Formats: sequence, structure tokens, C-alpha cells
Amino acid sequence: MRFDVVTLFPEVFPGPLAAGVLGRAIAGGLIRVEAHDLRAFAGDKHRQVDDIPYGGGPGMVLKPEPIFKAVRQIRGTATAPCVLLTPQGRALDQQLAAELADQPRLVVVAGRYEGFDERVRTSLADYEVSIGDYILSGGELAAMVLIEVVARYVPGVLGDEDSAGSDSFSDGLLEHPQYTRPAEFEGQRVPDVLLSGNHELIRRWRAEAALERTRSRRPELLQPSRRTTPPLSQPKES
Ligand code: 6GU
Repeated sequence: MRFDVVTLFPEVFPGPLAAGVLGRAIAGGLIRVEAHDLRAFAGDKHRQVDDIPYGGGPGMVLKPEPIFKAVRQIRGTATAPCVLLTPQGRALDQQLAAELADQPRLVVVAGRYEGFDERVRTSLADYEVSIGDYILSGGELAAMVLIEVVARYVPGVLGDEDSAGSDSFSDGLLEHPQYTRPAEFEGQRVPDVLLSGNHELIRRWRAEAALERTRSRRPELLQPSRRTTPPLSQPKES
């Protein structure tokens, strides 16, 4: 899968995406991340990509022309949905990530300043995505988060270890507690059941612990309307 990122700060990519699981997927050619400098698509010699808002007000707005030009030129004759990263977008979750991972290619646009000219939203973006209810100064970190979450659904990106689908949210619940050696640390013992060797009891204890943790910390995840998260281990074609 290929991600083309349109940004005013192409130098920050791939950044942390080059580490760990995703770094291996990039090195192995399974995932490709290309950053494109929005300023290179500006029409004038001052390479201006923003302008003052009609109607007045503080801050600058990203002009439509450079963004339309960038996305069209990057796409070429290929079809690749355009994902706009903004705090007004649809909240990113595993469900949306799995949907985006069905695409062989995405053009991801990271904004800055007070935001995009509305026509970028209405006539260019196929998806508008937010990574949470807080404000970042720009979409670059959000783009990295989106790329990582989506790439984990691409077959082969996760090794067998990780793809077991036992992560938080693989079943829409928070993860159960985990322990490793020693069996006692500073007076705190590992629950006996985990040392018992009884795999059926362990499975039941973990299921109950995951449910209880979700109930106490994130009860909204148990709403029937939200229990639609596809497992990470779900087989997918191509
Ligand atoms: Cl996608 N962009 C910015 N600037 N802030 C955000 C965000 C995106 N998602 C949450 N906060």
C-alpha cells in the first residue's frame, strides 16, 4: 500500500514510521510513504500557499489551487482517495482504518494554519479525518498516526506475534492485564490462575478482565452501536 502525504513539512517524514513494525514493512516494500512539499505546487514565485480569510478574522487559510494541483498531479491516472486531516473530520478508529486499508493507495493532506479553503473539503476530499478531540498545530502527526493505524491492516505488515489479533480493540475491548517474570515483584504477586497452566481458565480470566477493564475505563465501547470493530487478524484479499 502506498501513502502520498501532501505537507508543508515533508522533512518530518517518515520520522517514527521508519522504526519497528512499520519500518520493516517500508524496508520490505510492503508499505510506501512519499512526502510531497505543498509549496512546490504554489503558482507564484513567492510560493504562497495560504491567504487571508474572506470576511476577515485571525489567521490564514490554505488556498485551494496548490492543494488541488498537488493531489491531481500525485494521482496522475491512478485512483487514490484523498484523505484530509482536520480536527473537524470523522474520528479515526479501527473501523475507519480497516476501511481505508482496502485501498491500494491514499493521498493524505496535512493542513496547517486556520485550515483549508472549504472547496478542498467539498470538491477534493473523499474522507475528512480527525485523530481525536484536541488541537494539533498541523496535520503531520495526525498523518503519521493514520498511516500507522491503517498500515497495520495491510496483510504481511504484522508478524505472526502481533497478528494474533489479541491487541486492545481487536475485539472492541481494552486489553486484559499482562504479566511476565518474576512471579512476585515488590510484594505484588502475579494472579495464580496465570501460573496454573490451565489454558481454559486463563482464557476465561482474561476475557473477564478485559470486559471489567473496559466497563470501568471506557464504558462507551460496550455500546452495541460501537461493537463493530473488525479483528486485526481478519483475512483480506490481496
Ligand atoms: Cl487531523 N489535525 C489537527 N490540526 N489537529 C487535530 C487533528 C488533525 N486531529 C485531532 N486534532
